[in-house]
Amino acid sequence: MQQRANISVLPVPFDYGAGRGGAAHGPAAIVEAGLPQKLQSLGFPYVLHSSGYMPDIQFDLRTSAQMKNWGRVLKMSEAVAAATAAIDAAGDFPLILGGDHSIAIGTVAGLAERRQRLGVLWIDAHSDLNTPQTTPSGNLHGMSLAAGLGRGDPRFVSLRGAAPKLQPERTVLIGARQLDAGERQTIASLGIRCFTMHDIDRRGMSEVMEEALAILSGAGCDGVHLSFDIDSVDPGEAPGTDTPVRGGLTYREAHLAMELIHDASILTSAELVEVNPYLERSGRTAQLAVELIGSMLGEKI
Ligand code: B3U
Ligand code: MN
Ligand code: MN
Repeated sequence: MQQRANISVLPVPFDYGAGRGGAAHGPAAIVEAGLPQKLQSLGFPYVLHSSGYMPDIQFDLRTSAQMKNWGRVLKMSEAVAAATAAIDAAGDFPLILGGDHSIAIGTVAGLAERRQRLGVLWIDAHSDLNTPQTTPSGNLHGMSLAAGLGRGDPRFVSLRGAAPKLQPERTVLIGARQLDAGERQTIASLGIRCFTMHDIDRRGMSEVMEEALAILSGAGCDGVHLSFDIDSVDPGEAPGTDTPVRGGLTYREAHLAMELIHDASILTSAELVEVNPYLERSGRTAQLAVELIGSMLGEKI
């Protein structure tokens, strides 16, 4: 990360963008697994926000087959965007804890308010580039990157004003191994750089990350946001997630990616999403999340 005064940890206890419940308890699990102690031991001043900024979404029943629970996702996104924008404007480093990946609709919108050339590093088994027209599930966590790039329902795409929030030349995907047909088309037509598991297998994580970080460093970004979906990691290491996909990042590859991100000193914000503590008893997925955040912040052996 860049030298910033404070880390501002924003929990987003929300899972209506996913196909099942549980990820709303991700932030609490990550905190219980030792995130505050980790930040302290690394010497970072931090504040841990409460989730009191979240609106009451209990009775918002607006939904459709192509955008399940869209009313709740929209209300959450507006609140998350406002909270993220405020943290960024205050000069703190926003560290957002999901929650399912639909929370990125709000975080990206909030960050884009001050950063019109925001770069994004999207580490994920999926690309989250579906739209209401292409989604196979209707789950909005599979549409969040598309919304940032200006694709999808205008209420999400134009959250808090101008759209698109992101540009394809400042968007880099890493770890992809389950892409839908419409997503492949979008990647090809927009020319988004996508490093799949095949690329990581063939070239190694070190070389892939070097190229990914060089792309963002050379793209004239006025900030770089890391959006880390824990399902990028192999389910053997990270079983507590809604949509596990075999053949993911190894423990070491995931840490190496985070270490190299730290060494590049380009991050201005980060989020870690899709930890679902309901899907495992051991708590190891939340523990891994804490460890990976440590590596992202410069922890080495
Ligand atoms: N691409 C599928 C599956 C999926 C996307 N993101 C997650 N799962 N976590 C979809 O539903 O859009
Ligand atoms: Mn995702
Ligand atoms: Mn995913």
